[in-house]
Amino acid sequence: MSDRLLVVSNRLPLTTRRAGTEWRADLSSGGLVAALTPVMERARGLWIGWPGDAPSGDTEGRDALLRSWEQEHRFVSVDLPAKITRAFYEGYSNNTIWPLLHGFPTLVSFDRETWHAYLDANERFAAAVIERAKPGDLVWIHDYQLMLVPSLLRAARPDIRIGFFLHVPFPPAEVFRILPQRDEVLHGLLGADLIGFQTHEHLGAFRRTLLQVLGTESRMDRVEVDGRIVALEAHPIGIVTDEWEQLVTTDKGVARRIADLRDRHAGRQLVLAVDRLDYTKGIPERLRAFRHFLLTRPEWRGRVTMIQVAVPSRERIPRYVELRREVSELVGELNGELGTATWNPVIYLRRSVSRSELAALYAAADVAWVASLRDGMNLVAKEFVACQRDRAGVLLLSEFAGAAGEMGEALRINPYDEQGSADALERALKMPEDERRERQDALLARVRRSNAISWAEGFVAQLRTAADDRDLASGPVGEPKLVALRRAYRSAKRRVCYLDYDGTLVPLASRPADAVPSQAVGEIVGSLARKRGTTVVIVSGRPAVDLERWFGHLPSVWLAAEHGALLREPGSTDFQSLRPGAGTEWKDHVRPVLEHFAARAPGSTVEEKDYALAWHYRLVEPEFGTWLSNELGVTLDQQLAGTELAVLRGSKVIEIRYAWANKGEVVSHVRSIGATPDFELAIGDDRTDEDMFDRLPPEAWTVHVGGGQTRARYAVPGPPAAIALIAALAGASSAAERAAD
Ligand code: ADQ
Repeated sequence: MSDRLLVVSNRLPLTTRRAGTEWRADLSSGGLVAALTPVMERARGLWIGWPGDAPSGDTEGRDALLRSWEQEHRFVSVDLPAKITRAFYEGYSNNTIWPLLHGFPTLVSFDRETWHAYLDANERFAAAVIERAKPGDLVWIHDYQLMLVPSLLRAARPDIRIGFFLHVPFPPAEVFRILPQRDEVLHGLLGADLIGFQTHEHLGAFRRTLLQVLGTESRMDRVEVDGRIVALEAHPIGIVTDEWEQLVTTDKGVARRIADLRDRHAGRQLVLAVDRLDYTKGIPERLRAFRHFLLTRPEWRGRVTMIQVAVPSRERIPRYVELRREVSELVGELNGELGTATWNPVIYLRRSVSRSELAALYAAADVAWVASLRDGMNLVAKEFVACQRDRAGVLLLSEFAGAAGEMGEALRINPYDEQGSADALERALKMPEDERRERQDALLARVRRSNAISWAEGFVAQLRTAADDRDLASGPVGEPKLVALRRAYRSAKRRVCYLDYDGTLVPLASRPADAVPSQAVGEIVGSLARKRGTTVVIVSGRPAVDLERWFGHLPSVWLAAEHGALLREPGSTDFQSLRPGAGTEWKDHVRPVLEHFAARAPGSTVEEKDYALAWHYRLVEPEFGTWLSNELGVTLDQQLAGTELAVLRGSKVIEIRYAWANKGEVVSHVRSIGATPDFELAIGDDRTDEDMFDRLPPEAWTVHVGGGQTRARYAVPGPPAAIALIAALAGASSAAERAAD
């Protein structure tokens, strides 16, 4: 098995240019290149991406150069025809997905044509990977331009390991669901073995979106899709801290620039802002807040200067052209209004600055001001901290940047709040040195620790684990060998059998009232329960009356009704609550919601149990029923958040009950009484039964009924096979029993 790392990103980190008659390529010095180089080298990696627009005319020389880069530097160029590049990159990627993911729904453009280009481009990236990947390779896909690549790869190459990292935020479900291609994009991502986000907030939003849009439930760290586990992780990106620190401590050119900046601005404090010219960065908002600061605190005029560095970006998109004009106007007005012959409030550099120029600015500044309205992480915040080192400037950080989650010692601001931002700026400018130092020390330690190198290594390590787990989880689950099962049963002295009811002992019926056990099933369960040393536990979501009616007459059976909210011990005639004293007043609040949904969906019904309420929709038109059940699930999740109640999505049913009332608790309760059994069997068909399987020891005989994902050791195809298995045990007698009989 190969174990190389293939990085896939929209842009290859190189630019081509013509030097005289020759073509040259320059490697970009971005943070991602520096972060990935060490792991790429160790893993003999390839970098796959688009090399930028091809010039018209002589493309032969450029093509030859790009081919040589593939041979020598393992940079693979993906060829995108000019006619799809714009629609893919400026169209769907930056005019649809970018504003959507940053939570600006009014800026999202909806256009079928750009969607097709996005699909086409994603197919081309996937094809480049498919052509080169060897079995076992790790493929790491980056960012929002390539969200369909994971599933395209999964379909074609199930033999590789696929990771995806989203550098930008994930929006609330209410925003994401406006996207016409929401299902396609989510399914695209779910092709991965691991999906990484910058923060837990983004991860949480993704999980809620899966539930709301696809009706797919997930756990904090994973989601099951088509019998496969997709790992989910918050994995915040860092910077290559050493590189920045070295620039400011050992580079003579940088030292000269720092001295020059301090000299020229002597007697004034410097406030630094560094961004791409993008509406998500809050540039106009910050300029307005700075104006407000100078207008309301005239004593600061002449004593503080803001340097705004903004590199133009995506200039073929009208919103960006508009922003560029708006920023220029605001700077012009502010300088015109408040500047003097010897002082300008704002120095505006509308261009990209070199890394050494940037390092000098970071090091010379007294305050850095990050005003993002929404930002995946924001590396500027971290770069500033690294370059300040022991100088201890103050960081003003928008609470809407991912970085805010990690950089608690910064002064948090709401960039929409002009007055609050101005107050924070004043606090920063006046902050005593010991407080600044304390904050900076903590921030610097953290920026050093969670740096870009450990970020990249951590992601790759996580991807290996996720892919291993996926293979384990989807390994074939076979039927138990009846001979071995009977032998284990016979040789045991104390046996416990946990049997689910619906879907296990009887087939699922459209109306629960129709699912009555046949006489044969009654007899088989009865004879198992009568065997010496065998305890039978019927564990069901059914109300107590049903279990009582069908199994109440049997000796030595436990009956667990309502998923374990109510228990009847062997020999007793009463059901007891698993948690005495649990109230039921909540039902008065939840019942009207269910009744409202029942009224909207003909054929659906509300079922009332002692400790639970359920909405059944098996008879509702399937598509409408599924859609409505998602709506109901999300509504109830919100209504019940922070209570002891849980919303359970079963097979064509939404049930509300206490979180403690689950089949796993039943297993724990039965196991806590008496000696530890030497034979345990659990059989069940739906996800509520997985709680039983989880709670039993690994050597227990756990059997899933039907297809699909399970954590059980074995699976049988349907209720008849489950009953045959129980019958085999009911017929098995140990030597001791035979002697006694
Ligand atoms: P960006 O939106 O580009 O990145 P950011 O993280 O702030 O945002 O900046 C990336 C890099 O660009 C930084 O290393 C910075 O030094 C550089 N840069 C910014 N302005 C510059 C300028 N005027 N001149 C020169 N260099 C400049 C996306 C997401 C972010 C996420 C990153 C990384 O939008 O939220 O932090 O990816 O995952």
